[in-house]
Amino acid sequence: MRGDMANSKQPSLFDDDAANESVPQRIELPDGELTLYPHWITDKQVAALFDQLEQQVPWEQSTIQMYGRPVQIPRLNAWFGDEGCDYQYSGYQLPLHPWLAPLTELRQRLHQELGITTNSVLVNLYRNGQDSVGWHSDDEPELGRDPVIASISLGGERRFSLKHRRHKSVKPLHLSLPSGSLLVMSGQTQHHWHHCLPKMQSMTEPRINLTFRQVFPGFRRSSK
Ligand SMILES: O=C(O)CCC(=O)C(=O)O
Repeated sequence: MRGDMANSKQPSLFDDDAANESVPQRIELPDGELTLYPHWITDKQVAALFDQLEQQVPWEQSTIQMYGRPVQIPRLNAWFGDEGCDYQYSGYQLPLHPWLAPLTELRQRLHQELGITTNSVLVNLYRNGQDSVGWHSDDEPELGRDPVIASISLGGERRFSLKHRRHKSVKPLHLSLPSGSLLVMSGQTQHHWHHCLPKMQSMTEPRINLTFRQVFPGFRRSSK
């Protein structure tokens, strides 16, 4: 019955009764701004989200250029966004996919609860502790001047490290990102800090990470 179908409300991932209680923790970072919401998504919501993303995302293992040579990245990833929100890193242009329902819900929550506007998201799947991402900054030209990166972690708890790009005397920072957490990197963080997710030999649990971003189409001036 078409009419009934059209009127029935799609169940939301965030309809359950559990309150999303997460007290923000401001993390001191010279030349940068970091806020961690340790339990932004409840365990029940994480379980549903993880399953949906694992099944629905068209995962690919991208090949990037490193020191002029093609290298397969040690993780799977996919890029979603509004039309025209193209994104490339390390010489590789990720195919742009249309939004999936769970990603749209998270995007809306970020906007409604925290006022964070985004038009795209990079989704990474770390299959186990052998998968990782090396030192880098999210400072591609199309991300604009002071990018706000909203990073959501689901699944295996992993270490996330930051090191100052110029001042060796500034101590590196190591955070543990629990499942369901949201880490917001803002201000000048991407200008002054590199971050990475190191391998973790003992980890067998998979992890999905989502970094919501705002892309300014046509802003790419040079290729990194
Ligand atoms: O998985 C993470 O926590 C970090 C991901 C990341 O650095 C990136 O996608 O640029």
